[in-house]
Amino acid sequence: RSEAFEYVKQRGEERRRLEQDGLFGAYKGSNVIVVQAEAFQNFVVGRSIGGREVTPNFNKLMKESAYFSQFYHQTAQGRTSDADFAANCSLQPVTNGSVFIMYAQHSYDCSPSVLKDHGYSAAAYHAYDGGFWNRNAMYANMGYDSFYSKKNFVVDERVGWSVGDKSFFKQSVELMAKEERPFYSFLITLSSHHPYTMPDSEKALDTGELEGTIMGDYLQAMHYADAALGVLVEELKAKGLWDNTIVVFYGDHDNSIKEWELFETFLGRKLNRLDQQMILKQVPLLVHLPDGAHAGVYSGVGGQLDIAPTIMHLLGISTTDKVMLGTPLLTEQPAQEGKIVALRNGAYTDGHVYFNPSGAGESGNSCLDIAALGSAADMNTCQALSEQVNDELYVSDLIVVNDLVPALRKLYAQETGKT
Ligand code: GP9
Repeated sequence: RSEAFEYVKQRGEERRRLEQDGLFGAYKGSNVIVVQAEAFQNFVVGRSIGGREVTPNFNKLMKESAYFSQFYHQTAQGRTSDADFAANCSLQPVTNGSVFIMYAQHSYDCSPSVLKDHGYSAAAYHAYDGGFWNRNAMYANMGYDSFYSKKNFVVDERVGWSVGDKSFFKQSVELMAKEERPFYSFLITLSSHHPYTMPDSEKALDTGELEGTIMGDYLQAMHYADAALGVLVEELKAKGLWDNTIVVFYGDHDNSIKEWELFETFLGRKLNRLDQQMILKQVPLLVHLPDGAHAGVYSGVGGQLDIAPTIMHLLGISTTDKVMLGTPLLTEQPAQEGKIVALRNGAYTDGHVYFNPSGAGESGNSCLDIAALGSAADMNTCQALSEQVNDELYVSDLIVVNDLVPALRKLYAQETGKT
């Protein structure tokens, strides 16, 4: 317990130092909408096929948002639920199973409850069975006031497992407009779920030689998910919510496509081990601020655990005493020196090296030099970083599995005299 406490305290101190930053509290009181997009990977961003952009709406929104180009998902077997847990609660998922199912009764410092303590209302929106991934139980525990699941949506446009994302967003914004302000809204899309077969009417791309392959279907699904993002922006504008809301959009996890030749066909080049890892693990992150400020491409590394601290930073809510492991990504101060993104399987990157425990690169080394496009990096560099990564994964597990958050809160309060 004291081991976990010292570790968490140190992370809190790192965030406290950033409270001097010019963006800390710059968007105090704004509504917050977080969209977690199903299987939305970074490699499609900015790309075209058959003369059309795959994600035109995302690309347009990028121009007036902070876009994080080296952003990683940190999910394991719990897939969508892991992304949700990492992004909202800033702790690592567990290696086997899903925290949502196995540890739904434990305590956490997740965005909805932290924001509720600061006068926000909080709602989750996902048009599928409320029991899937044990969301009914977990969302109540995370502090949401309401969870709008499939039973709250009219399936007036069927795509894949449920109502299509376009209608899902329209209906969600209707519901959101009635929420008490300021609000926190967490939306999970679904139409771009594996195996990505869209109705013919929604196949708008000419995928050429990829037609009839799972990659061709995936690109069509991404194009649809992107069109839905366009609908969301329009609906928010129409309801007068765009100018007083922080909108965060990120992908949850990879698309499970295993055939690397299909990626090579789409990207038009051979992929080495490093390229493959980057494609597999990177998802996009966009943060659109109410005034459209601080737009640009941010190339510092980040991961889903950083989403909650990033939001709290913009709102000026201190997370020094919160049991969170991430750090704010959108700051005026330069990106945090020495930041490492730890992935659940023990892979990691600091932006200079990428360590892949599950397979060596062409060089026979699992410590890859990013600037040298995947050649072997000095193993000593990785050895030192591996220790830090293992500490993060170990401490996160200690907290999650042993329900340590209440004890850590108490220790913190004792130490700071806030009992
Ligand atoms: C279902 C959706 C899918 O509710 O979240 O989850 P996944 O299969 O991607 O983990």
